[in-house]
Amino acid sequence: MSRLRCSVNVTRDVLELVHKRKAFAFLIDRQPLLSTASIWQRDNGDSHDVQVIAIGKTGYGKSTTLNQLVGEEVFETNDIHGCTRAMQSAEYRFQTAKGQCYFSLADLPGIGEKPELDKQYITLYRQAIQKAHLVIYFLRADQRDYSIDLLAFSELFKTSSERRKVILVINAVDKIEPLNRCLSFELSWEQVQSLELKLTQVSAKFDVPEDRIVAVSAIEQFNLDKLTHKIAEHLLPFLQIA
Ligand SMILES: Nc1nc2c(ncn2[C@@H]2O[C@H](COP(=O)(O)OP(=O)(O)O)[C@@H](O)[C@H]2O)c(=O)[nH]1
Ligand SMILES: [Mg+2]
Repeated sequence: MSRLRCSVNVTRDVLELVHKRKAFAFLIDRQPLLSTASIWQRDNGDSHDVQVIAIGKTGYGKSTTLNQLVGEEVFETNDIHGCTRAMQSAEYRFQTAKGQCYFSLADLPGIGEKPELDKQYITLYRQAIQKAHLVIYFLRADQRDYSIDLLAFSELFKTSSERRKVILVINAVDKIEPLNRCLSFELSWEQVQSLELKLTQVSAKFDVPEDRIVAVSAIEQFNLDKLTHKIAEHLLPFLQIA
């Protein structure tokens, strides 16, 4: 079985992340709770990290959303072919004197390209889920058929402890029907109705409560602070005062 490896795209201080997006301020003066931290081997010794991973089908906007969240182009994006073939991460160093600890945000290769790759990826995903404190599972608002997503979801989240780690993100709400022709981005009343219906349907299909689903538009920067607050809510139990 292939071992989980992660290539680190950038390493920064958490304060640099907070400077880009204030909603990450929950990371200031904190450090990972050592008893629950995930341990990664680095060149200069082990690190105790708090780990968030993003998974979902290719083209759903995982890399774009993560880039917008962290305020820089860390992950490669592509509109025709998915291009993330290995786990990649952005690492933010906690300010603590007690050894190395990072807040790590990782982008995983997307499923739905080729069945033979999917098998390999599902194995990788399962290993990554074991190490993650939070899994952001991506869907797209302009998608009607979620059968591949549901199949992968049920393969990946079998136990209740795995399911407790997930939040669903419905990306690209700017594309929800009926399409809005306004130049500036604003959801029309009709789009808000479609979105509410979609949230109810997704919640029922995936058996995930609505308060763990966030609808965003990475391109329009819509609800990205809401997503960051949701991330904070999930991670705070795994952090302690530094
Ligand atoms: N309309 C719209 N397009 C998006 C949004 N987010 C990403 N995209 C586009 O979807 C395509 C795939 O995005 P990417 O981040 O590479 O998807 P990934 O394969 O899931 O990492 C790119 O062309 C993005 O510009 C969004 O919120 N709205
Ligand atoms: Mg990608």
